[in-house]
Amino acid sequence: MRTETEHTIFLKDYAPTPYSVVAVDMDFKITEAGTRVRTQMTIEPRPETEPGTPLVLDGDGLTLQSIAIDGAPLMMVAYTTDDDGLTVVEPPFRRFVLETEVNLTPETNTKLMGLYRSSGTWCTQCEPEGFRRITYYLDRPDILAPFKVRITAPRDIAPVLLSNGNLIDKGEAGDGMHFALWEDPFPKPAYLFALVAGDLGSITDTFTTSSGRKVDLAIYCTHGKEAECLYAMDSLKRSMAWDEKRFGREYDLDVFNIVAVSDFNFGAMENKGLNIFNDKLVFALPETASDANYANIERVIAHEYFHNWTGNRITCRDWFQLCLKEGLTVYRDQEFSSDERSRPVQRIHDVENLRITQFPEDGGPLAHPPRPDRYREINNFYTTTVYQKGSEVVRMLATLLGEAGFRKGMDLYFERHDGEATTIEAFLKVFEDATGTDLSQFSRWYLNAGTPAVTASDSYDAASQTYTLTLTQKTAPTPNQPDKPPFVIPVKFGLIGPNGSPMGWTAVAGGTVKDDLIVLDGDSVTLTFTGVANRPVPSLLRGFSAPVKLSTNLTQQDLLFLARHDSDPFNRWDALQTVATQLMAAAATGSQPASADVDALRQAIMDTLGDPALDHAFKAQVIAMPDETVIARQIGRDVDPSAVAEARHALIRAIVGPVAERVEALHAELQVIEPYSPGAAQAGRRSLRNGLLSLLTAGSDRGAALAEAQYHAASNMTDRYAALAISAHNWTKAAPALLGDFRTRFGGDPLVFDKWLVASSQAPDDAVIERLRAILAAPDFPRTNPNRLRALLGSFVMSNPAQFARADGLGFRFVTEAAAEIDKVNPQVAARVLTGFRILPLLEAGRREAGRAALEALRNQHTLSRNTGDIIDRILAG
Ligand code: 0A1
Ligand code: ZN
Repeated sequence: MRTETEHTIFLKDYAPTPYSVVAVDMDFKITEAGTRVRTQMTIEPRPETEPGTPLVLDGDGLTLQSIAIDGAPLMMVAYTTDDDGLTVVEPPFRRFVLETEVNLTPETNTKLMGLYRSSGTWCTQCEPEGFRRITYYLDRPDILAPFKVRITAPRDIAPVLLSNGNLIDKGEAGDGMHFALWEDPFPKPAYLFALVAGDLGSITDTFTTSSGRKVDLAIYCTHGKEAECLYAMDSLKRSMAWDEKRFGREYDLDVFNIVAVSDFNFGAMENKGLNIFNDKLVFALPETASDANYANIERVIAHEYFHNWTGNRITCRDWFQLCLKEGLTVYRDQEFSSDERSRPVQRIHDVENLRITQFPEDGGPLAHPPRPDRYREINNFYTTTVYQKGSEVVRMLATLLGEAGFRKGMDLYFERHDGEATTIEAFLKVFEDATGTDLSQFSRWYLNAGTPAVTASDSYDAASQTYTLTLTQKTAPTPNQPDKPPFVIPVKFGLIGPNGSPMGWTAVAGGTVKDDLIVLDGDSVTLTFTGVANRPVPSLLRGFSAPVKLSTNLTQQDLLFLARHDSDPFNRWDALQTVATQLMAAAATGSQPASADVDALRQAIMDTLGDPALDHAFKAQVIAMPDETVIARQIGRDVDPSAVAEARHALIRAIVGPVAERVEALHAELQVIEPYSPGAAQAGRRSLRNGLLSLLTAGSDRGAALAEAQYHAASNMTDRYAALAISAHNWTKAAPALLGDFRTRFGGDPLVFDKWLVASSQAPDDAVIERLRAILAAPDFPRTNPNRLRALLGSFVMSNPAQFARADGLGFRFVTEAAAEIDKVNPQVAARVLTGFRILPLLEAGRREAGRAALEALRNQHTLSRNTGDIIDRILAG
C-alpha cells in the first residue's frame, strides 16, 4: 500500500498569506477528561488582498465545537473543514476577531506533536507544524503575533501552569481549579508557542543582564530530580553571559523557564521564554551521567538559549529557511563550547561528528542543500545537513570575512531584521553590506547539496626554489542536482620546512593568497610560490576551514611528519587519522599494510602520548581509531562492513600488541583520584584513560580483564560506562555479565537504561539481533518513549554497521519490522530510524539488495505515515 498522496511543497511557490494575525488570545481549560481550547484571533486582510478571498486555516486532528466572528456564531455554509484545516469562505473585509473552540485529548497523543502528556505533565511541541494540532491557525513561521494565554487546571494535579512571556495574573478558579495568565509581548510565530501544566519541582536562580535587568530563572522537573538540574542552570547562566560578551545580545523578558520532560521527539525546543527539554539534556549527577552527557547538556542549554536572538527575535520566513536559525545557532553553540572548553578539542569533535553523520547524508540518497527547495514532510528536514553543515557554512563566512567583518555583519543582521521572519538571502546581504564583499557565488553553499572533493597536488623545484601547489574541486551529482558549479572554498594553509617549523615565501603567483588563506573558487587553481628554500610539506585545510573531502599526494611519511610538527592541532589530529583510515581501508579491500607502515603509525601514536605539551583531551582524540563508517566512506563502494570491522580490529591489534604494557601503565597512571568534576580538565584525563582502555581491549589480551576491573571499581558513570561499552563492543568474555550487572544496578533509572540499550546494541556477535528483538518485545518495554527507541534502534542502525547490514538481511528486517510498528505510534521516530538505510549505495551488491528488499516490503505491506514513506521513497530512488 502507498502512503498519503504525494504532496511536494516548493520554495518557488512561496507567497504571503492574504490575511495577517494581529493578536492571539487563548484560553485552555485542562482536565483529566480532556482539554478545551478557545482561541480568539484578531485578523486583518493585507492591503493587496481582494475582498472575498477565503481565509484558510491549518488544523490537524481537531474537532470544532464552535466558531464565531466578532461574537456572532458562523452559519454552517460560512465555513468548511477537512483533514487539513478550516476555511472561512468569505470573511469580513476589515479587521475582525475569529473565535474557535476545539476539544483535545492530549492523553492519546503519541506523536508528541501539539499538546500531549508526558508522565502526567501536559506539555507542547509546536515546531514545525504542531500548533495546528492545538487550534485552527495560520500555522507558518511568517505569521507573527503577540500571544496572551490563560490556563485553567485542577490545582492538585497541575499546581504549575506555564506559558510564554511574563506571568501577569493568577488565582483561584473554583471547584479545585486555578488559573494563570501569561503574556508574551514579543510577536512570535506559532511554532514558538508553549504551555506546560503539571505537578513539578523546580530550582530557581537569577541573572542580571549587562544593562542591569534582573531575570528570574527556573528549571522545572519531576519532584526529586531538582539536584540533577544544577549543571543545566549553571550552563544557562554562562550562556547568557557569553551571548552578551561575544555577540552583544541581552535577554529580553523578566523570566526564563526551562521544563524537563521525559517524552520528547528531539533534544530540546527554544519556545519563547519557556524552553522545553528532553530530560536527558537536563539531568546530570556524576553517578548517572557521563562527561559526554555533561558536555551535551551545556551545549544544548546554550543552543536553545541562543535561539532567543537567532530564531525567535529573528525567525524564518518559511521552513525552507530552517538553516537560517539552525545553522547559525549551531555555529554559536560550537563557539560557546570552544570558549568554555578547549577550542582545538571542540573543533575536532565537531568535525568528527560532521564526517560520521553529515558526509554520509550528503553523499547518499537523502542528500539535500542546507536550504532545500522542496519537501514532502518538513519534519524530515531537521537534519545534520541543515544543522551541522549549516554551521560550517557560517564558519566559512567568518573565515572569509575575518572576525571583525563577521561581527559587523552579525550586528547589522540584528539591527536590520529584529522582529522579522526572514531568509538566507537577507542573511547574506547583511555581510555584503557590512563588508562590501560579493557573496553571490558563496551562496551556492546554501543552495547546493554534496560534499566537494578537493584534490591537492604539489611539486618542488630545488634549482629555482619554487613550490607549486594545485588545488581542484569537483562535486558529485546529488538527487535533483546533476551539475554542480564550483563553490567558494576557503583553504587555510601553511608550509612546513624540514625541521618542522613554518616556512615563508617571497612571492606567489597564479591566484589569491591572503596571509594563511587560499580561496579556491574555480574548478582549479595553481599557485606558484617563489623563494621557498627547501621542499615543504603543505598543511592544508587547517582547522577544517571548509566542509570538503580533501585528498592529497602526501605520503604516509609526510602525514606522520604533519602529525608531529604541524602548528595547527586540527591537522595534527587529521594527519594521523588519515594514515590510520587509509591503512584500514586498504586492509579491508585486501591489501595488508606493510609492517614498516604500521610501525611508523605506532611510533607516531606513542610520541603523541608522550608529548608533555599536549593536553589529555587532545591526545584522546588522536589515539581514537577511525569509526567504521569513516573507513567505509574511504573505500567508497562495494563495501563489506564485516571486512571493515575486521580490518579495523586487526590494525589496532598490530599497533597495540608490541606496546601493550606501556599503554597499560599509562592507563593506570591516569586514574583520577580527586572528587568528580565535569570540567574539561578532569574529563579530558578520563577520556584519554578510557581511550587507552579501548585500544587495549581491542588490541591486546590484557584489556578485557582491565575493562572488567574498571567497570567494578568505577566511582562515576563516565568510567563505568566506558568500561561497559568497550566490553560490549569487543564482546569480551565478561561482557554479558557486565551488561547484566549494569541493568540490575541502574534498571530503574530510564536515562541509564538508555545507556544499557546503547551498549547492548553495539555488540558485534551474531546473536545481537536476537537479544535486541527480545528486549524490544518484552511487555514492559516503554515502546512509546523516543529516547528508549532511539537508544535501542537508532544506535544499532548508525553504529553497528556489520550487524545492521548483515549479508543475510536479518539486521535490515529487524529494523523495518520494528519501524512498521513504531510508525503507527510516532512517525517521526520511525522515519529517523529508517534514515540509517542511506548507507545502501555504499554496500556490496548482495547486502544492498537485501536492504532494498526489506525497505520495499515495508513500503508495500503497510500503510505508512508521510514521514516514513518520504524517507523510504527517497532512499529507494537514490
Ligand atoms: N528547534 C529545535 C529542534 C526541534 C525541532 C522539532 C521538534 O519537535 C518535533 C523539537 C525540537 C532545536 O533546534 O533545538
Ligand atoms: Zn536549534
